[in-house]
Amino acid sequence: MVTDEAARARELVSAARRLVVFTGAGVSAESGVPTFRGADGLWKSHRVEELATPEAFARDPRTVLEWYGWRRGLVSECSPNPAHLAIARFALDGRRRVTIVTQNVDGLHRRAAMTAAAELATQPGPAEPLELHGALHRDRCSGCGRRSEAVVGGSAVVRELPRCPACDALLRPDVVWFGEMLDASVLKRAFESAHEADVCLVVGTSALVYPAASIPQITARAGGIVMEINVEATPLSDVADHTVIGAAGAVLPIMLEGS
Ligand code: BJW
Ligand code: ZN
Repeated sequence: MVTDEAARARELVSAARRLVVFTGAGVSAESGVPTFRGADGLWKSHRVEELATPEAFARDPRTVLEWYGWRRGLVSECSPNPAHLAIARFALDGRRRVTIVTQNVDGLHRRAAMTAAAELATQPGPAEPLELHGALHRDRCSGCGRRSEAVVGGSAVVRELPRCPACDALLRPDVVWFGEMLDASVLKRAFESAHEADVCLVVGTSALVYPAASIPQITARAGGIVMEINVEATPLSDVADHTVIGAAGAVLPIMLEGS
């Protein structure tokens, strides 16, 4: 029973003083955002090397921008689900230090933080995630690195390639593609939080993509507990102390609310 396992896991969570909640695409699946590697995942119908690498952008920026425009349109129709909201409320209740670290670029943790903060009449700060792979709603200049709100959105055909007003280089989505470095300061803060955590909750990720997938390993090596919530077993399940099989939106409200 999902509820029995989630209730047992809740006792461990309640006792923790410092936690990392490390999330992947599965936490947004119930909001309608497609995952990457599942049966209906984006990489089943789209070739990663033609869309999510710097080489693909250099070769065919229009195709890459149109694909990201389609994804921006899709995410703009989605809302945070009970899993995002349970995580945000948990981070804001002030009973322990929680760091939310996400691989997702969809902005739903950030939006859940705003909702939960408004409910509690507080600031969203403690529930704002470290976004390891960037943010879909932003562009970044491929020349000077300047960040801006996304220009290309929706499913429109890209007629004129967007250019930086400062240096005229092409604008690209502010996300991390394969073969690119993650933001060093964001990664450092995520690794430090993982090292200090009593518990690392790993939610809805296949835990295949590095360096992000090191995060639960860092907690485990430092003596903390790794607890996984996923609809199926993953490569992490062998090293996790506890795996709760179930949908994040069903498990997390039971596990986190009131703990
Ligand atoms: C549910 C659910 C529900 C569903 N409830 N659960 C070491 C070894 C081998 C390779 C490497 C290595 N170190 C680095 C590499 C290379 C590469 C890598 O890791 N490759 C592996 C795939 C083998 N890493 C990189 O290239 C990284 N950069 C880097 O290492 O730089 C250093 C360097 C640079 C240059 C030279 C040398 C060194 C960058 C990785 C960037 C990843 N980018 C993407 C795209 C982001 C932008 C975009 O969105 O378009 O990030 S790829 C994609 O995968 C995305 C995700 O954040 C990431 C992780 O996916 P995630 O979140 O786990 O999703 P899924 O779909 O895989 O899993 C979903 C899960 O949810 C499943 O388990 C479901 O069961 C579950 N689920 N419904 C609960 N309701
Ligand atoms: Zn520029």
